[in-house]
Amino acid sequence: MPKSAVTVSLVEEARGGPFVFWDGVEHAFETAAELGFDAIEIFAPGPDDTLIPQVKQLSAATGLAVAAVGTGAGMVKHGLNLTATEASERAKARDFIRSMIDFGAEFDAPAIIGSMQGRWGGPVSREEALGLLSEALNELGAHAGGANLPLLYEPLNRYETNLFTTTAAAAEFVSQLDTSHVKLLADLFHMNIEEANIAAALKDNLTAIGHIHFVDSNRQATGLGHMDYEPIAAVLQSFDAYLSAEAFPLPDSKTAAQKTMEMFRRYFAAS
Ligand code: LER
Ligand code: MN
Repeated sequence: MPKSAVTVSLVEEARGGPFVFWDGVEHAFETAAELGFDAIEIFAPGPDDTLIPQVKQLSAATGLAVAAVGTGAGMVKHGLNLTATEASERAKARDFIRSMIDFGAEFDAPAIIGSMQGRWGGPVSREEALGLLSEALNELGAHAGGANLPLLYEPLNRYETNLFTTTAAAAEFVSQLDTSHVKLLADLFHMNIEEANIAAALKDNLTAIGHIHFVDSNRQATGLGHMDYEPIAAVLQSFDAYLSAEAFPLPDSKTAAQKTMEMFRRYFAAS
């Protein structure tokens, strides 16, 4: 049975992005607890030491877990990615992600590699970029495994990466890594653009998937677009990890969170 989560962004530079809550961790934990979520997914500016005790205290007070932590601030704040042309930039990207894996480990939460994967092009061929991505995932996956956590790798739609855009191709790539600690993050918004059949792609690769971004076709909260959730939910009944709302705060944060919870309960009611 899946568990429910909802995102909060603490990154000012990401304003306008697809995160439900924007008004700090206290507001996110309290509103999510009120609505019945199991966990919060945190998009933080970095491995902020002052955030650690605050999040631990809020988690203990509300009973909500931390579902995952994003690493995209490495891209939006520092312009870093794992397949950059310069070796020194790639090293900084890895250092940033390693520090975010350690930050997440404070809350037993895996880190997500989404936009930090970068893209191939210019002087970096596709083959070279995949070699760099594979090296980075091996090293960072082993680091996450050391904390008994997976590392979540997210295929993105074609406008955001040219490395892996489909679940099957990403699953095949991850299965060839030396580490077994890298799991896929399947984002329904990206899948709606790239997959021929979302439910079939989830079903065929379910054992490789460790986290889902639960969102509608237009990147609004579930129920506010035209996604057909019936077949998706049928596949996900046995999914034992988080469905996390990574969606625009439309028409406002609380309504987006409420809509998500309504759909989560409709399809995944405890029986
Ligand atoms: C980016 O589009 C995305 O879906 C995020 O989860 C990546 O960090
Ligand atoms: Mn996503």
